[in-house]
Amino acid sequence: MIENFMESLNVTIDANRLWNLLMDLGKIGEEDNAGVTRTSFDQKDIEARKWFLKLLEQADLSPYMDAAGNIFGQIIGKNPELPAILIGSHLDTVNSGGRFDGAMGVLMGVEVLRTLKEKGIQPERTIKVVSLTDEEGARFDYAFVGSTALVETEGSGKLKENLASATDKDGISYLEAMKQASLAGEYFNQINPDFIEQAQLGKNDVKAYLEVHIEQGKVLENEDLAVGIVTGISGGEWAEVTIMGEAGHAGTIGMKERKDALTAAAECILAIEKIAQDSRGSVATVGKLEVKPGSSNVIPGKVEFTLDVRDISNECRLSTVTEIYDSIRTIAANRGLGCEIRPVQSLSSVMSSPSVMKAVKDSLQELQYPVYELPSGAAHDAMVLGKLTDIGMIFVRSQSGISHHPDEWSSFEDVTLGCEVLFRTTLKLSTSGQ
Ligand code: HGY
Ligand code: MN
Ligand code: MN
Repeated sequence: MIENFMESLNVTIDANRLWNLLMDLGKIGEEDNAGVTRTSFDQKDIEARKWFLKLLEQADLSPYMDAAGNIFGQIIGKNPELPAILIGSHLDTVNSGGRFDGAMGVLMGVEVLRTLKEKGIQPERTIKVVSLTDEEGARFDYAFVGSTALVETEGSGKLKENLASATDKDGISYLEAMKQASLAGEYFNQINPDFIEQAQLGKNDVKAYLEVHIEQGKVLENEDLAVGIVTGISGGEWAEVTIMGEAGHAGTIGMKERKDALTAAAECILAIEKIAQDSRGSVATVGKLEVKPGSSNVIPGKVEFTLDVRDISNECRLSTVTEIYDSIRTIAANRGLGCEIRPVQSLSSVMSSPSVMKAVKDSLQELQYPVYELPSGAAHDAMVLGKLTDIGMIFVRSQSGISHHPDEWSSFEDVTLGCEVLFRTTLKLSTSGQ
């Protein structure tokens, strides 16, 4: 069906231009295994930012960077005093990630603006594209920095505190990395973590935030559909857990005398799995674990692991998290070990705005493409921006549902349709009064 559909599709955007940019960007940070690594403010992230700024300059989209390192391009509307439409996503990746997660949504925003310019269409409202700083949190285990800076209202105190305390594997703090990045040349000198509140937007600045993203699951593929409308995004809870035991000689200390932090952590991890399995719909993951001192002939004295819990229902997420925390404390106490749980980040689930969903739906119907709605299990900048403005997301089918992986892929046809839907949705939303 899709082949025939694509042949008859009257595409406004320049699909080849978009695809070529996506493939070019995928070369920045590309590794031998064909995975891509661009983590926040590392060398490759800076290179991608420079590439992106040049693209915005060449496309005459008046780029600028804010105090949080978010990069904007724009077309000023006929009524610049009206709240703008913001289209965005992120250019950073996980370690050995793919070419599409984040990058596709940002480049589609550029394509929409370029198409408007070329067609001589000046929208009613200003339309901006934004590349948001650090959605993934891969380097500092602290995510959504750019979007949080746009919405945090109470003097950005919490964000600043977290930027000071989050460190990468080499002990460099987020704050230091940002200060270093501010020396990277033109535009970068706007980065200013000490005054990150300058990046804040008000409710009158933005009418709606739109994000196109790969689905990162198999729902659309199973439905044989290229795109879908996102109904809402699951909330998430992120924490770090330390189990404190006692290191000792692997040959001399009897099994009953041990305070093995790793066997305790193993029991905790299995309990986490069981609690999530028995919950109504939560998913829980331990994705990172560090054993200290980390020798084959030493009983582990200390283990640190991460915890990631998601649920579309805020109530269920919080009850799953409470149960997990209680269980970790009980397991450690029963074994005579200490434990510390440090909550890192907490984001409520967010529902898409009915008016944005309607604009996406109308665009699909214009194109005579089936309308299909689905929730997002993955987190996105849109869930943070939902605290500020109406949000909406369009998902593009992921091949075999693979993501955060070098094999992450979406076809040229699916990407084309996703961008065409974004173009039409943006035009509808940018019309004054709608
Ligand atoms: O973790 C997430 O869901 C997102 O990919 N950053
Ligand atoms: Mn991701
Ligand atoms: Mn993403």
